[in-house]
Amino acid sequence: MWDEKFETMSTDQMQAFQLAKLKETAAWVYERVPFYKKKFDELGVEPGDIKALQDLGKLPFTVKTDLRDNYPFGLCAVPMSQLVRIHASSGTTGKPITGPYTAEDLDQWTECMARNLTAAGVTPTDIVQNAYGMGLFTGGLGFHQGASRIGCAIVPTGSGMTERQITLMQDFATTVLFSTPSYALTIAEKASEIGVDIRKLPMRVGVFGAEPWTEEMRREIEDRMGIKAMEAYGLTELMGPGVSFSCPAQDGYLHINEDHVLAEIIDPVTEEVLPLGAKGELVFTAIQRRAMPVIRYRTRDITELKREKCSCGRTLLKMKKVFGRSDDMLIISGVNVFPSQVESILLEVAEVEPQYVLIIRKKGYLDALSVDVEAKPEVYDLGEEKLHEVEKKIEGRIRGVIGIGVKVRCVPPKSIERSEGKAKRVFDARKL
Ligand code: DLL
Repeated sequence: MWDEKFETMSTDQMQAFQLAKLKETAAWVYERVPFYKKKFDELGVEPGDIKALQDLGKLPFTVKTDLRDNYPFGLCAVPMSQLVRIHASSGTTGKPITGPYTAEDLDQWTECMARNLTAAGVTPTDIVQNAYGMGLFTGGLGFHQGASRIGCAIVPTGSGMTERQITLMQDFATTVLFSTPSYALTIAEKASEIGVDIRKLPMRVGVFGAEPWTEEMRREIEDRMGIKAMEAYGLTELMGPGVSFSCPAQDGYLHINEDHVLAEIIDPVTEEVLPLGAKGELVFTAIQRRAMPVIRYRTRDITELKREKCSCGRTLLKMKKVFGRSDDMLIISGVNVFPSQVESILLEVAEVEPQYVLIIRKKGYLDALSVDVEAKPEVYDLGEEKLHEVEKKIEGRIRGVIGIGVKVRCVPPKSIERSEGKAKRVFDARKL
């Protein structure tokens, strides 16, 4: 473990620590950020009203549009002179979101990443190839800092130039890969295309994140690359990667760095706080940051929380692997569907590749979903009849497991665009 004191702290001690930090942070933003003062005042709540952790529920939520409306530094709680780094997430529409850090914020983020990487099994003797996007995206530098603190030899390739990634893996005898899961697949596929057996390289661990991926996808990557696939979760608004991380238990849960962020699960419609174990929207409060701590930030990520002493020895609160984002949730014939549910099914079908896109179309007054998935080359070569049989098989499984009718199309090998960062797998043709 990187920081045994916090990673194995008793719940009582942790909660006492969290309460002290929450009080400090509430006062910090109330006194320094007019946006929060106004929001607190509107609800008639003051930082002094926080007497127990449960009082967190009295504080206002913050949503993505609040960050956009206050772009770039409206929610900053320190003068610009105290900032040492500013990241930003590109955002698909409109203005980006800024992630400013003080020197202390940056140091804490680095510590969170060092915990994450240590739990993944990364050590000072590793040669790590960092294929996350380098730059404004928090992935590249976040992983870089964590690995630096551990003392690894870092190869900062950034994402892209996939053939060169493979050459460097061979030449430098890389032992650890950092990338999105979808880019890991792209690398594995390219390796086999150019005749490199990636399973035989010295690489033994990958630390993947930044996009939803299922347990089935995790096993697929482990299998194709001959490595252990570990996970990082996080978002620009909180710090970047390092908010939560997988551990050797590999039980489909991630430990939350809860001495830095308080997690809640809410019903996304009623905003009611749900008990441990209930599935809903993840809400985070940053309790140690100083440049731009967010209060009750609605992530739109859907998961559930669990508190238990893990077999890895950590006591840190656990969150289940993210099911998906509420924005990506599809409502097909009245049934809520996450792309990850379709992914789980596709990955169990031997005739297709883990390369797919979901397309939502309008069918009369209703929405219809179609799934394009690449057939394996040897299956594609068998011709239309075989492809039709595979399509029907997948449609049947989706109907059986998710309960919706979809149209599945087996498309030619390599016809779906490969990802070098966050994969785009859902296309909304209703808006065309
Ligand atoms: O993606 C930070 C990050 C970089 C995390 C590298 C892990 C590794 P953003 O670009 O702000 O930050 O996107 C944040 O990505 O709200 C989730 O919807 C999604 N996401 C991040 N990690 C995971 C994960 C980075 N492990 C948004 N599983 C989040 C599922 C994830 N979704």
